[in-house]
Amino acid sequence: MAPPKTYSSISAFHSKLLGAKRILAVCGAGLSASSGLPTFRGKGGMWRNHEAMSLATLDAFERDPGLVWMFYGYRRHMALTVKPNAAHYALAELARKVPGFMCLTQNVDNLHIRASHPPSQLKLLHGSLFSIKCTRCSFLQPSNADDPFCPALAPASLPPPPNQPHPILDPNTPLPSVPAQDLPHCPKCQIGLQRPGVVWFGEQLDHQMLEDIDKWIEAEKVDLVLVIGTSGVVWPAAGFSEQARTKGETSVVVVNMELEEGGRNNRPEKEDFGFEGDAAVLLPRLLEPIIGRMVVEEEGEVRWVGGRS
Ligand code: BJW
Repeated sequence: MAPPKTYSSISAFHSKLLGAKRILAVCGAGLSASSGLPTFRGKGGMWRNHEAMSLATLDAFERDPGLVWMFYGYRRHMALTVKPNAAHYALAELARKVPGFMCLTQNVDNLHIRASHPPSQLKLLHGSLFSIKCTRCSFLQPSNADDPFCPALAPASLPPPPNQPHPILDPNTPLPSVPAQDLPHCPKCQIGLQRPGVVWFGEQLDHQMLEDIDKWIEAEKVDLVLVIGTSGVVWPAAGFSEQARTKGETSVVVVNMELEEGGRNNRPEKEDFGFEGDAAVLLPRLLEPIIGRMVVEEEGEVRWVGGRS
């Protein structure tokens, strides 16, 4: 049986949005794509001649910590170089306007935070590129934006020649091999190697955070779930919209560059919506009745005009 069609009428969506008291967003790499950061799967999912997914694992780190750190060193550098886009700002403004809004993001690039998203309405499901953890004693440095992270990772932080890709992305340019002793060790136990404070496959997400999310979803009916720029294949993130549905009538709204009819982990139901395109373009339009229109001042400051008071 063909899956039911999703609505793509912005005005029908706006009526839903204006009546919504509790809104949940589940975000993925597509949200940051128009800022210039690659996604994990599909186009852009390669780093040099490695699949990005194959480097985002504990196995890869244990095998070659220098290579994996170079990958993360480059991603830290890029995340610091790019800017939040209109979708990050739109979600941050939605949080200020709607106290019952919670944003769950799989992104580790800190762009939500740089867009001033209120911290109490943001959960970093997969950690952050800018937190650093000890592989031995788990000592956590919550915020470290050193670029390069250490001298051995300097090649990952070089500015690329004008209008050219970063030289580190060219698999024909040899990558200096970085031995573990040249990578930073834990300032607390002095023995363990430090690693990025992100969640790799097979690792547990923060237990307290998961409990808080569960409590938030279970507390009351969730009126609207926004599923933004994610392939929806990674758990537990992929399960939150279905969990929200169990609380009553919930509309799920998918915003994605490539909308799949009946998307993998979102079985459209009659009150659901799907909008195909760039989240940075679509999200500000979709949320406009509440957040108003974004104005970027000359110094790059963002302010909002109109919207719900
Ligand atoms: C645009 C766009 C534009 C592009 N605008 N859109 C239940 C069943 C089966 C398996 C499991 C299960 N529960 C747990 C598991 C195991 C595993 C899992 O999910 N496996 C599946 C693959 C089957 N999960 C885990 O291991 C998690 N841990 C856990 O659950 O612990 C308990 C447990 C363990 C083992 C078994 C059972 C229980 C941990 C998951 C950690 C994921 N980590 C990574 C790396 C983080 C660090 C880093 O960044 O390097 O997180 S993997 C990678 O995938 C990253 C992402 O956050 C995550 C999701 O990817 P995302 O964001 O969706 O990106 P893409 O690239 O996939 O999609 C981009 C989308 O954007 C596309 O749809 C584009 O079309 C779209 N797009 N441009 C709008 N401009």
